[in-house]
Amino acid sequence: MYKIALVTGATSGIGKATAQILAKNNYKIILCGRREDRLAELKKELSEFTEVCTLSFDVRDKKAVFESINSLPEAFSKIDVLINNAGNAHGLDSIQNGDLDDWDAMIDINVKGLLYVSKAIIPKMIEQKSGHIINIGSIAGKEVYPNGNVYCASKHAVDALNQAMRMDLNPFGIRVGAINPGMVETEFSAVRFKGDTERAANAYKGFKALQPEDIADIIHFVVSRPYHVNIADLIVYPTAQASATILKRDL
Ligand code: NDP
Ligand code: 8X3
Repeated sequence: MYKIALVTGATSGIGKATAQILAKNNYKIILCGRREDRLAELKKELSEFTEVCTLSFDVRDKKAVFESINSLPEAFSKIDVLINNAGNAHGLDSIQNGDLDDWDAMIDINVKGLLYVSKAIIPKMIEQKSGHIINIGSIAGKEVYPNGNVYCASKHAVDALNQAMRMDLNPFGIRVGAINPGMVETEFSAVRFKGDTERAANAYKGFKALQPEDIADIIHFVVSRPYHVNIADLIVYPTAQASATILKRDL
């Protein structure tokens, strides 16, 4: 029996790896992201294993979020699992030097985008009296680090929303939990450093960073627990990392 999972930010990194593992484990997949070429390519790859549908929208555009999700064909309309993963850091600057557009992007995508997508899907889960929401937070949602200011604030908001959703959706039997990774080698740093590939690559030098598949494996574990088990909050580091600011390179 297939379940249905909607994955935001499925065109890259953690979201893509999550779509790949769920597609091979009896999930029909709704892939979301802005880059349509990547959505089409991943749909082709995963269609070998399952039924796949793509939705291209910017999570900042609330009209597009609701129109896209409400346009899902009947076969994909009963969403069992929502992976709220779309997000990025934009810049790594002190509060006094921060760029207002970067601040807007992080709050609008990581916080408001997650809220819009959730709001579009939660009523369907309430009607079904079942569902599972996985919020991808970060160690930056548990701790703050120098120059992380607004990104950390956006992920602290995800942490608060994860707790709040679990409380508010408790009467309806909906599972809610967060996974908070430390450093994962994805396009995250290329986005944070605005295409400065050398600076991005340096972020992962000298230690073995988590790979997107490591987080995807954990997401698969979390969603495949018996329904009475809700894994509420996980922090996952690479072994070389001990906190947001303690990282052992060149072991
Ligand atoms: P990537 O940059 O590889 O992936 C980000 C994904 O988010 C892409 O698929 C991108 O798709 C999507 N996305 C970004 N902006 C928007 C938008 N405005 N509308 C719709 N989709 C958007 O990074 P990761 O895989 O690392 O990041 C995934 C999540 O994991 C994020 O929430 C991030 O904060 C979190 N995280 C990452 C860590 C890391 O070290 N990498 C550690 C802890 C948490 P597209 O551009 O096609 O729209
Ligand atoms: C991504 C991890 O430490 O760069 O959320 O903030 S970190």
